[in-house]
Order: sequence, then structure tokens, then C-alpha cells
Amino acid sequence: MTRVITYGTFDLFHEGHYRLLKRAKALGDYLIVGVTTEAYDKTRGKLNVVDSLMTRIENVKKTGFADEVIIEEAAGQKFNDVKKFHIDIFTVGSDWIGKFDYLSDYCKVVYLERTKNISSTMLREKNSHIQRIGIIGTGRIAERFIPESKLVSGVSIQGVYNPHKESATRFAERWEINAYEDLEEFYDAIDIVYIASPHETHYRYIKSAMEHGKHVLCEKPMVLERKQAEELFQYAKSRGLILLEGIKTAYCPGFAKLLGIACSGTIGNIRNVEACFTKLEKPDSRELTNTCYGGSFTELGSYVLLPILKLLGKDFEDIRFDSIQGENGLDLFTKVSFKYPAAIATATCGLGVKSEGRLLIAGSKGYIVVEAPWWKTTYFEVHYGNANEVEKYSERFLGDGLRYEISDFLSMINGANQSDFKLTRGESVALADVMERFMRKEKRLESR
Ligand code: C2G
Repeated sequence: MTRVITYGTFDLFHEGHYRLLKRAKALGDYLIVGVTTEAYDKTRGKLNVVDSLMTRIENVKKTGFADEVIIEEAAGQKFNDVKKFHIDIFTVGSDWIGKFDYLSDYCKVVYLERTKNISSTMLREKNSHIQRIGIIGTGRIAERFIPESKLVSGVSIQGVYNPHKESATRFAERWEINAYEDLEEFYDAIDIVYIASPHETHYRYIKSAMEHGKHVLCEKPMVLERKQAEELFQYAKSRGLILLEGIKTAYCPGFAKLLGIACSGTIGNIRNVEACFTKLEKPDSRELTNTCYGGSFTELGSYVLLPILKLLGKDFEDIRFDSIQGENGLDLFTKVSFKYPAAIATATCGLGVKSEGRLLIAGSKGYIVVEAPWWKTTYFEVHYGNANEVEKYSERFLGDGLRYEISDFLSMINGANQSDFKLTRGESVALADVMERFMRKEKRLESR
């Protein structure tokens, strides 16, 4: 008798789960299915799990494929289960390829092809709420988005669009999703859109996606002109759609904790915010060669502006940009100075100059310091007048952090608008406004 084991969360039970279990059962004679507990999903950083453990177990049982259901409570359990249950074959979907090869010393490891198309008919029948994501763009950030989205229950990556067929196909093959080069076909197959294309294409894609009734999560900077941001948010509102700017820092739990403490009055009135983010890019990189839309500020400005706008607001009295330009005129290093009625702030970013990436918030009673990478906030300190008095805070930041914004985006779509405060429409408009001022000062908007 061949004994097979597989594991999963099986939340919002769908076609992908059903097909996986059916093929797992067909691999042998006896199938054991491990269903994850809520606590385990929490430790492995899976967000938004909706169904209770009981419901998820029931749904697995209802398929009739499982001869035995067990619960998976901790990392490392698979290894012990394989021995304990005398397993011949361990199987899981191909989105985990390579991850469980370590079990192959003890049993055969089979990765079953992931189900690419979760059809809307089945979803309606099951009254489920899986949102099928379509990605526009095939760059580095889109690559990071896919593994992160797998850790958010309730979404499934359906496909990718890129007008260049080869790029779309290559990307789709690597991630076992569908490739689309026709936008209409793409919109027909999906429910929500994630835009990770070059900055200058964002406005056009956001507009077209919303015209097709899709909610949109767009990479930062969402747009580079204030009136575009205003127009898009107005349109989203009129159609009852969610439009969210993806600045991952804004959604990460550590950053939210930091803002809470900074605004609580612990360090008194905030008088100065300094945010710096620099990295060295190769001179031939897209960021340093696209002479209209490249440069350090369009690339990193959203991160360094975020804590300033969050803590001091949108009503600054004065703003000033100073940049060091490379030979092609693009800014290699930019410093933005803000003046508020009772505070000042500087946002510094660089792609050709490396500095200490720190966030410093100074107040009338003390200061908060967050070392690099503060944009993935995990640890920060609060210091007071007495140098010995230091409060230390830490918070988890899992994986690449994109899962938090995906999770908030999904919650907003599902009607829980409470996440809006993490990055409000007004703040996104203010970010576009600062981007526009910079672009105009650099005479880049006129040159289009
Ligand atoms: N699956 C699939 N096609 C999909 C979605 C999921 O084949 N479109 C597969 C997954 O690869 C997995 C199973 O269905 O084998 C259950 O998926 P999830 O509930 O998302 O669980 P997962 O997080 O993949 O758990 O210990 C947990 C396991 O390691 C995997």
C-alpha cells in the first residue's frame, strides 16, 4: 500500500485545492492531509486566513479524497510525520518547488503542477471570495510580489500582462501563471490589478484598469503629478473601487507601531524628522539611465517622504530641493528640506551616493531612532534627556514585506476600510504633489 501525505491551509476552499487533493490521492492508496492550525499559519507569516480550522478540515473531508486528516502545528512537523506515518510519497503544489527536497532522503517528493486558472464560475458556485490578481509589468518588484502573495489567503495570481510577448511569456513560465499580451483578454480573466510597470506608465494603466471595473494596487510612485492623483482617486470613488499606492513601509506592522509611539506624545512635540535611504546602483541600470523618469528621487523619494508626511502632515510652508546630478543630468543624490510652522524635516535619497540610512524623529522630550533598514521597520529606540533611559521596541517584518500591503488591499476590497489610515488618499496626493514639484524643478515634466 502506497501512503501519501500533503499539507495546506485550504482556506476559502477552491478549485486549486480540489485538483491538488485529487491528484495527491491518485499517487497512491492512502492519503493523509495535514491542515495547518491558525497558530502555525501565524508563525509562518500567512495573513488573512478566513475560515476556522474546523471549516477547513470539513472542506478537505468533503472532497472524499482524504483517508485521514491531521493537523499541522509547527515547522519541522513534516519531517517527523513522514517517519511516524510510514509515508512513501510527500506531495505539494509546484509553487513550493525545491522547498521540500530535504524530505527526499526519507520518501519520494512530488511537486504537482499548480492550478493556474481559478475560474469565476466555480467561485460563484462555492460562494467563495478569492480575488484573482493580474499583474502588469514583469520587473524585479513583480518577481517579489508573487511569493509574497502566496502568504495572503484569499488571493490567487492569475496572470501577467506585458505588451512585449516574450517578457510576458518568460515571466509567466517561471511563475506558472498565464501570460497576456492583450489587455482586454487580461481584464476578462482577473478581478484585481497590481501595477508594477515603469513609473511613467502607471497613470494610463490605473485608468484603464478602473475603467474595466478593477480595484488597483499600484507601485510607488503611483503618479508624478498632483492632478493625476486627484483625478484617479475621484474616479475610483465614483465607481466604488479601491485604489491604493503600494509603499510597503506604510503597511508594515513595525512602522505602524513607530508612528503610534511618535504621535502619542512620549517624545513631546515633534520638531524635526530626518529620513535617509540610499543605495548604490550600477551606472547602466534603468534607474540611472532613464533620463526623464529615473534618478534617486523618483526611485526612493516615496520612502523618505512617507514618515515626514505621516508625522508632520501635508501643510508645509516651504519646500526646497537640492540635488547632485550625474553626467546625463539625472539626480544621483537628492535632499528635500521642509519647513513647517513649528518643525523642520529633511528627506534624503541617493543612488550614486551612499550614506547612513536612518530615520530620526526629534521631539521636545526625546527622540526616536530607527537604523537601516528603517523602511522595513523591525527595531527602534526611544531616547530621553537622560542617556541611560532608553526604551527598545521590536516587531516582526516577514519576508519581503509586500504581504502586508496585499493583505490591507484585500481587506479594503472586502469592505474593511479601516486600513485606509495607513496611507490615505490625501497622503498619496501629497506625495504626487512633491514628486511633481521635483520633476518641474528638474524641468523633466516639460521635456516630455
Ligand atoms: N494549490 C494549487 N493551485 C493553486 C493554489 C494552491 O495547486 N492555485 C496547492 C498548493 O500548492 C498546496 C495546496 O494547494 O499544495 C494547499 O494550498 P494552501 O492552502 O495555499 O496551503 P499552502 O500555504 O500552500 O501550504 O505546511 C503547509 C504547506 O507547506 C503548504
